Parts: sequence; structure tokens; C-alpha cells
Amino acid sequence: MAFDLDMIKKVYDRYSTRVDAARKATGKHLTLTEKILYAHLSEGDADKAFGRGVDYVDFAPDRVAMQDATAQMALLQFMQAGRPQVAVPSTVHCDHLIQAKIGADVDLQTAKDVNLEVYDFLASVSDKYGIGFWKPGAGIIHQVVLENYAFPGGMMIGTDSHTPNAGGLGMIAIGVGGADACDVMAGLPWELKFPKLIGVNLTGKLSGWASAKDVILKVAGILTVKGGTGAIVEYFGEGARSLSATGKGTICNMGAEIGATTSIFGYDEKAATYLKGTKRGEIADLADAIAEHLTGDEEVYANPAQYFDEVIEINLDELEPHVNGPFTPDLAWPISKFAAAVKENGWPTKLEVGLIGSCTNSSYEDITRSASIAKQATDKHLKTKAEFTITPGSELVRYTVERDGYLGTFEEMGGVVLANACGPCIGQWARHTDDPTRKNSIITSFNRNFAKRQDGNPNTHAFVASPEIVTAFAIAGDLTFNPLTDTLTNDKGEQVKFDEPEGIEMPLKGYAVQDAGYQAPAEDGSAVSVIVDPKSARLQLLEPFKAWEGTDLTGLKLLIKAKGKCTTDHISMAGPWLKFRGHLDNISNNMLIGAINYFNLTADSVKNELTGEYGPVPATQRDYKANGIGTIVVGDENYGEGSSREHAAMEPRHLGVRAILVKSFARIHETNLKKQGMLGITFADTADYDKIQEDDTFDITGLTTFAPGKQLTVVLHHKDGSTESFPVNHTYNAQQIEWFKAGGALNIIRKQMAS
Ligand code: MIC
Ligand code: SF4
Repeated sequence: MAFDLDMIKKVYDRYSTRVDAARKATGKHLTLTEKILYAHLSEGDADKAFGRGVDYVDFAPDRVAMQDATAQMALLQFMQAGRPQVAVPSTVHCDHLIQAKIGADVDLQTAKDVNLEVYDFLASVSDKYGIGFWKPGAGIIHQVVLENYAFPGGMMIGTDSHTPNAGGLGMIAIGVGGADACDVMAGLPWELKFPKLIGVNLTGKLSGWASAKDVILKVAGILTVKGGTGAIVEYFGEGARSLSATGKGTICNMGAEIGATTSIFGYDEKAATYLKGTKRGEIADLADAIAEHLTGDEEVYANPAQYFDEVIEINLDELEPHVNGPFTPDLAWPISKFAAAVKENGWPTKLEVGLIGSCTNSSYEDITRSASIAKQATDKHLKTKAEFTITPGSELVRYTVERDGYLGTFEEMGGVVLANACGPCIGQWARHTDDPTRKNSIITSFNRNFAKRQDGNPNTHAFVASPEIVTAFAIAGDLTFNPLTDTLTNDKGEQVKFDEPEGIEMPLKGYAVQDAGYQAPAEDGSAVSVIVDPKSARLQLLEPFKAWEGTDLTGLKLLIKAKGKCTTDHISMAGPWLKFRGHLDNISNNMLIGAINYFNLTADSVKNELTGEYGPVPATQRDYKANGIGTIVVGDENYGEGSSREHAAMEPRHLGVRAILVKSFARIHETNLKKQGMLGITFADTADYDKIQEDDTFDITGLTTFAPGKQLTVVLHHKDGSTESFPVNHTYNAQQIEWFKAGGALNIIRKQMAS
């Protein structure tokens, strides 16, 4: 049995006392989010009430999940912590490093060969420290977690931003950087700012083409990529109860795209059905016994405005299917308005590829709904115009849908089944294209669509929709087609129209699998040795970062002033760079190569003040470092949006950047910077961004009296000899200031463990 029933019992045993204490401390009725958070406070904080969005609080999560691309760095750090075993149940999932090229079997075998060294490393570290290991081909972390580990009322952290997927089963699941995972695995409390609460009241019931995906596509349009920052989104209402657990998972998964800390649904009949269907009936029984604690209080849902910081209402009866994009997941178009938007904006109308699946949308229900559309292509004599791929989320789902004939249906329509892995979603896609300079369109059922994300091509316009809508578009090959209303001409010259998709929530014959791909760790791993070849290009043991020198930072040069969107994909690109995720020095050669330089509107071209020449960002930074000169990176709003990858924070730290100064940060990235001992600060007045010139020299003062809530000062020395200064904000608490001083949180843990 993969899940840990004793651990779950212990968590549930705590619930009544903790929830009662929380009621007393707050003096009011509680949302589900508050119940779970209070039930997971670290002992020291157990009966305190907290200011939402203000106080930092210590939690004790129940589990940790890591995917291969981030686990390498997380575990390299954990190896330095000096513990014999992980303190909480933890798992590693091999999903990100498999490139999609030909099809599932060949691609998986290639990945096993190409990534052998990394898989061996992850398997042996897991074995040694008591971590469950999911082999390549087992599936994508979030789907595997939902099927095996998520439980109502639990709390988990994961080194991937879509960890919130487990909210579909009522778990508070939060994406973090590897350093945070390292703390929790080392048995230390995990700190988070007590979140604000957004309530989403779902009324009505989905029908026809509308699906769970459309709920989150709509929410993304309302809240935008920043709207969920610092908040947990709690869904409730009759509409919530009508959604399948996996549909809820889709909604929570993509909550990452609005910057939410996580999203959650209460425990209900659908959750129980899914638990039973995935052979975890015992958990459902335990949950039934404390069901009142696994949902928000009735009074809360009756008067949500009194209890949430913000309330959104969505009527599922009226919800239209949506298509979001291009280039950002919050540009939301109801399907009835999409064709006009495509034409008005001059986006390429011809659809070249449709891709379904991924961690967001590859449940049995998703596959069956999409297959019901795919089948119509065959039945109605339609030729599929675009390429079409299917990425199953796990071997459990893949095996089951193959058994039930659905993969065959997709193949008949011309689809290619890819490995159970991230593949094209994260740029692990050897896309066949005759001309990469052509503006082109693709549509996916994934979650992110930032420029270059899927195929590395800036000319690709990527749109996001539900898998059934993607399937219909792939058949039509045209983005101005509306599958709800329009007809297509078939092989016989007839006009045919799609019938509404039909899906099956849970497999009628039950789920089945031959080899799920799980490997349990050694009972006693002390004899297992972990080998890292010092000559390896892909793995490198970590050297501790230097402590702060104890003075203000002076004489810094501007490395780059980034303009506009600067996501973690811009800071530390994935795709071809994923192979260096375990080698800090090598991956640092991708640092900020996607960011647009404000002064020449070009990516990866910045002025080196030492030579006056323009050059690539990483090489320029290495030159400053070699000359002992510190630098600063300046950025725009929501800097570091997207992934949890801490490489985006470690690379600048490793290469000698001293501070990141931006208009605002995305949550995970800001924490990652702090953890690595980097100074992350924000303009007190965002207009000061305009004051920064290319050849400025910077001082950051106030550091010798660095204190929570106290502004620092940035002094600009302009080339013409003039000087100006302005205040900057930071969100460091006392503990985080210690991380800064020590040169990173790990330096402190290492000391603690040694003493
Ligand atoms: C993503 O979807 O962007 C990723 C790839 O899963 C990342 C993790 C990574 O960069 O390894 C995430 O979302 O955190
Ligand atoms: Fe993998 Fe894409 Fe999901 Fe990230 S969003 S875990 S890359 S499938």
C-alpha cells in the first residue's frame, strides 16, 4: 500500500481539538481552509489566531512530493542537511525529463538511456533516505499524487507549482522550492504567510460542452495571473458538489496560473467515490467520521462575504466553454467570442497541433469526453486536419483507457499517444515543423502558454482549453471554428456538426494497471551510497553560499532591467535546459536569457559596463563576477511568475547577482530568493522603475539595520554624475533576515543539525 493510513489517522485525531481551539481563538465560524490550516499549525503556534495575509506562521505538513526536475536540487540540498531519513512521508516522481518525439514506448526508452545518471541518482537518494520513488513512465507527479496520496483535510508541499492539484481531494497542497521541501523533510516547521481567502461559490450544474476546465479558465480571466497572490481559493456550493474529484483537481491545478497559494474543495460524495475507486476506501471511511471538519461551516457558505476577503460567484448552468491565450493563461475568451478575437488580433487561424492530457487534464473523465468527440471524426467521416497528441497523466489512467478502447479511438482519428510524462507541456517536445519562423497556432489542454513554453518557438501562439474543445479544434484545424454551433464538411461533402461530448467519471470496470511504476525505499538505507561523478555535466554537489559581508551593498552594476512579463521560464528556461537541473553551474548558463532588456527590447543582450559591449546575460554576469563586481537585476510586475523551480533564484545567487529589485514578486519565487540568501526588494513607488538607467551604479543601504517592515534605500549614481535615491520595501521577517545574513537558509540548517 503506497499511502500511509496511520499517518492519516493521526492527522484526523487532531482535528476536533484543533478546530475547537481555532474557533475559540478567532471567535467565529470557520472556512474549510482555516480548519485545515489550523489543524496543521506547528505545536508552538497551535492555538493562536492569525492576521490574514500578514502574519508568518509555522506549519507541519503531512507529506512532501517532488518531481525529477526539481527533486535533484531539493535532494542535493537535503544531502547537506545531515539527516539519516526524511521526517515525513515523501516521494519522487520521474516525469519532466522525458522528451516527446515519436511516441510513448520509444520516447520512454530514449529517456531512460539519456537520463540514466539522473534517474540512478534520484533512485539511490530516495532509497537511502526513505523516499518513495516513482519510475519514469509511472506518470506525472500531480496525477499520481491524486491517485495515491492526496487525502481530504491533509496538508502537503510539493516542489512544483501545480502541487495544488491535490486540492481536488480536499487537501491543502502548496507548491514550493526545493529548499522548503528540504526543511520539511528535515523535520523543521514550514513557514507561510497566513493566506487571504477567496471564496468561489459555484451554483448550477455543468452541461453540454462546458467542463471543469472552463471554471478555472473563467476564474483566470476574472482574477488575472496576479489576482490570487497570497490567497487560498476555496470553492463551495451545489455546483462544487456536482463536479467529479478529478474535475476539481483540474480547477485547483490551474489555480497556480492566478498566483494562488493553493485552491481547495471540501470533502463530499464525489471525493468518497474517487477514493473508493482508487482503492482507498479506508480513507473515505475515516473522512466520513470527521466529515464536519472537512468542509466549511454552513454559516460561512450561507454568508460568504462575511468570511472571505473576496467572493466570486459562477453559475455553472450558464458557463460557456473558454479558450485562453495566447501567451498568457488569463486572456480568457468565451467560445462564442473567440473566433472574432482570433480575426481581430490577426492570430494565425490555421491550427497546426492540438495536444490533450498533462497533469491538468488527463483523468478518465477527460479522456472519455475527448474520445467521444474523436469517435465522431471517424463516425461522421471527418478527416483530422491538425496533428493531435494525447499525454496520459499516469500509467493507471493509461492502462485503464487503453483497456477500455479509448486510446484506439484517438489513434483512429490520427492521434499519437505520448509517454505518461510532462513532454510537450514543458518544452520537452521535438515538434516537427517545416518552418519555425512562421507564425503558427497550437491549442492544448495544459495550463501554461507563455511564449516558447511548449516548443521553444516565439512564433507559436499557444491557446489553452478543455481536452474536448482541443479535440474538436484539432479535427477542424481552424481556430475560427465554433464546435458548439458550426458545421464541418466531411469526406462525402456533407455538412456535419459535433454532438455534445459525453464522459464517464469513473471506469465502469474499475481502474486497472499492471505495473504502476512504484519502488519502495529500503527499510534501512544507511548502507546505500549515493554517487555523484565529479566530472558529471548533469549533477554537481552543492557548495554552501557565502554569508553576507555585514555591510551595505555598494557599487553594484545593472545586469538587466527586464521589461514586461518575466516568468521563471524567462529566468531559467526549461525545455533543453532541463537536463542541467542537477548542475548549478551548467544551468546558470540559461540565466535570464528569455528576459527582454528594457533598453534594446532584445532578449539575452545586455550591456557590459566593463567593456561597453552588448553580450548574453550569463556571460556578462560571469565577467562581472570574475572582476569581483556585484550586480542587480531590475524587473517589472509579478516577477518570477510560474514555476517553483528554485534554479531561478539559485542561478543569480551562484553567479554573483546581489539583489533583485522589482515592482512585485510571485510568491514562490520570492520565497526561493529569500531561502537562497538573496536580497529580493520591491519599489515602494513603482514609478521609480522609470528612474533606472542602463549605466547606473547602485548602492543598497540600510542593511546593517535590516529589520522586518523597515524600508531599505536604493541610491542610483547616474553616468552624468547625478545621484537620486528612493525607498524600497521588503517582506523579510526576523527569521528570513537571518537566512539573508547566513547566506542562505541551508547554512543555518546545516549548523542546527550538526549541533
Ligand atoms: C511547470 O509546469 O512550469 C513545471 C515545469 O512543472 C515547473 C517545475 C519545474 O520547473 O521543474 C512548475 O510548475 O513548478
Ligand atoms: Fe508537468 Fe506541465 Fe504539469 Fe508542470 S504543468 S507538472 S510541466 S504536465
